[in-house]
Amino acid sequence: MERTFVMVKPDGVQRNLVGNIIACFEKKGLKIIGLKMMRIPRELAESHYGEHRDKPFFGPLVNYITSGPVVAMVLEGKDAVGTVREMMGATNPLKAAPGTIRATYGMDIGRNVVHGSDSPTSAEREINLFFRPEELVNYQRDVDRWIYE
Ligand code: DAT
Ligand code: MG
Repeated sequence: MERTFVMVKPDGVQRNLVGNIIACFEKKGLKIIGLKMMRIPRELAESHYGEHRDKPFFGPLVNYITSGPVVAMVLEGKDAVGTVREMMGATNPLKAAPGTIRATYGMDIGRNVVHGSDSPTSAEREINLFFRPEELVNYQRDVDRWIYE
């Protein structure tokens, strides 16, 4: 099973979409193994989005992601990274495929409601940035035999 880092961004929290977005992943069959609300410190935001440091949108991006609380989570499942990326849709909500989370809830690339790691390597890095090992919960989920063959 693979793990990925997912976050409801400040716009998602302000727009009361936390429950809806978590429900999408839960209903799909992804398993929540870590979950918390937090305000992202500036240094953490700059590190999380470090690959974009030289882009023109870096400043606004860091301002936005630190502008209010987020809900951070770790999801586990078969091909969790790719599955979550597919469910979120393209970065620009107006280009995202119909039915995806960003297409359903967003209008602007700078307010795209949700984050998901883009590769297993990024996932490991981001999980370690946002969660201490003891914050991730190991548990048996009885319904798994009805989700996986
Ligand atoms: P994603 O969040 O789909 O992984 P990314 O890693 O390329 O996309 O960019 C991180 C965030 O930065 C993205 O969710 C929104 C913002 N962003 C990306 N490209 C942008 C652009 N051209 N203009 C404004 N914001 C942008
Ligand atoms: Mg990205």
